[in-house]
Amino acid sequence: MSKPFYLTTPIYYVNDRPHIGHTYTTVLADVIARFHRMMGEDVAFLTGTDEHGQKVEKAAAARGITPKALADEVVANYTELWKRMDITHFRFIRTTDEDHRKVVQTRFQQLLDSGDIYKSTYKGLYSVSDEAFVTEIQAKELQAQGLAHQLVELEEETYNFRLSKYEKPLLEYFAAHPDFVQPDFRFNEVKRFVEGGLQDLSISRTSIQWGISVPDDDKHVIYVWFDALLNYLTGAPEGAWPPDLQIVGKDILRFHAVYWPAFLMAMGLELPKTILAHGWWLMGDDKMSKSKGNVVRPNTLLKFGNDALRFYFMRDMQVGYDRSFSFEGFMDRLNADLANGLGNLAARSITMIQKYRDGLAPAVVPTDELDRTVAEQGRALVPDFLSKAKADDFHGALEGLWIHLRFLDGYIVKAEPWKLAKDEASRAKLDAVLGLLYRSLRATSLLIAPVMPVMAQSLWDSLGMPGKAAEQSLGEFVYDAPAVSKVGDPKPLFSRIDKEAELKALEEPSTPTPTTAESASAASPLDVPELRPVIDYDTFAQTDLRVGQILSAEAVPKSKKLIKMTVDLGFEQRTILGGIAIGYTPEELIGKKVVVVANLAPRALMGIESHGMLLAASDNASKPYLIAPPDDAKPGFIVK
Ligand code: ME8
Repeated sequence: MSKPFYLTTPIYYVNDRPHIGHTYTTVLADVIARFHRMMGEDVAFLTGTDEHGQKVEKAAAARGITPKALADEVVANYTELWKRMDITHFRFIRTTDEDHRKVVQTRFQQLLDSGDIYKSTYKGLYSVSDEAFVTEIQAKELQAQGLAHQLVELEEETYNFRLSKYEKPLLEYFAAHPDFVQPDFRFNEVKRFVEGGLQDLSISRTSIQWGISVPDDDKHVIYVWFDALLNYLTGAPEGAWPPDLQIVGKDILRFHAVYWPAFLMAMGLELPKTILAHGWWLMGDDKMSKSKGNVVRPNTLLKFGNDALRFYFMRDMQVGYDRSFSFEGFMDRLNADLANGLGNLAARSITMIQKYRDGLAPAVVPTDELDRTVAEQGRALVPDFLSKAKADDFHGALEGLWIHLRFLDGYIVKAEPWKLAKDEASRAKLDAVLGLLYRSLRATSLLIAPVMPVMAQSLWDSLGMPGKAAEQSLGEFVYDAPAVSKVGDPKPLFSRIDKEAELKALEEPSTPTPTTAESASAASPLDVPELRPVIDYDTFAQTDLRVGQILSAEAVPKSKKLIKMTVDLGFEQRTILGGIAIGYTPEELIGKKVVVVANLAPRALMGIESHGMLLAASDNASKPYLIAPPDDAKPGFIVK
């Protein structure tokens, strides 16, 4: 059997649930996997989680649970999401898997035996967030960025990997394999880094417990990156080595394009064919990341459909470059390209084929210059798309396809088929118009299949095509093939998003809205911002907290979140508004004892003045839970 196309994503840390950055990488890999299957290849697509190391150890300690318990929780989030998004990996690898531990220890031993790993003492500054010792220059950079708190001084007995030995072999390999890293400008960065000189790399830690231990020396844990990178080896199916394509974000390119190939050279294994580094999704100018508290979760966008999110990712992000995310841009793209663009064109075309040709798309004989232009563009659709998609440029491939779809809109306007239908003399022209629309839509339904599998199938079905769109061979597709059966009724492909309403919903005073998959999983790790700066006691003591009792409660008209309450504070009654309708009905609030911030300046919400605030607990993903004083605490009691 021929070697499968072996494709990988990074394995994600389990210190946080997936955000759209992780989702993007995985969708990109899935689109490429589906594309290669439609090109007739056998595909092995691997993804998973990176579960060892200090980051995860610390995140678990902060939650008061074991690292494995945290990993299990987060893995459930990932696997649920990939299932919901129909990601077609063959294995979800976890670095805590037993077969992986064996591979890591065996390979470590191999390099110890060959002398590529040796023991020594290391002293230096260590970056907790990068899980790596840093050079003096890197330390200064971090300090300049105000990230000095991430550095700790460490002195350890350590095992080192002889990275310096591979400086020259790596540069030679780079020169002989111009496609090893994509895009080119990233490859140049990697080359410059290696040309700057490589020092041996510390690849064990005694300061951490959570990890795979060094064989026969278990006070040492194997460095998390050595452990993590080897997942690609553990997960490789029989006969699939080497990886054909390894997709990573630009943040971890150095690990993949320098350390990883050096490890493989030392192990005597073939190197991956291509490492593809994509850019970041940004919020404004900032990288989206949990520590910055600016992440967008995929569930927020998936309410518009899996296909829609996949399309947005592929259409808007040019692989290799950064891209700012905006909710408005997201909705504009979907409305323009899916609701108005493809959806509208398909519905109109199919309806006309039903109405004027009883459902059967006619044969095409171009009758004028415009017909010939459309036919030429149509015939070029598949080859153009394939050449871009083969280079993993789905942004460009979809752009080209949509240019043609927009051209077809103009073609309909010019040809005015509804007028042609009234005149028997225009029969050949109407045949050409309907036949070309049909052919281009049929090609489109296949080309979009790797990106939007559900929409592609729906369009394929309504064009009266038998079987599964995803099982067709893109390489053998014939644009001009005659229609084999009648079109079906057009199915709406994508409903227009009411942008104003969605934006308004976002602007409402925010009490977190639990979304389906997130609220269902009470086991989700915490989604909370970092701790605020320290304050002294006097600052805290200025807050006057009192026990109150809710006397009456009613929903605030036109607000999904606010409830208006009358609260007894013992010495007076107050009107207080709370954004708690997601967690409580007005009826169940009446009689409840609550903690009130009693000296807060009054504030108007939806035109009603609120005198104080109720304390509630939540993370960004859960409903609010009101803090309840014990039953026998009386209204007016001080809380301190
Ligand atoms: O680095 N935009 O895991 P990780 C686009 N465990 N992609 C993003 C992104 C953003 N804003 N943020 C994250 C690790 N990503 C290691 C990898 S591999 C042997 C070990 C994506 O959870 C992108 O692919 O921090 C990035 O490389 C990856 O998530 C980092 O995930």
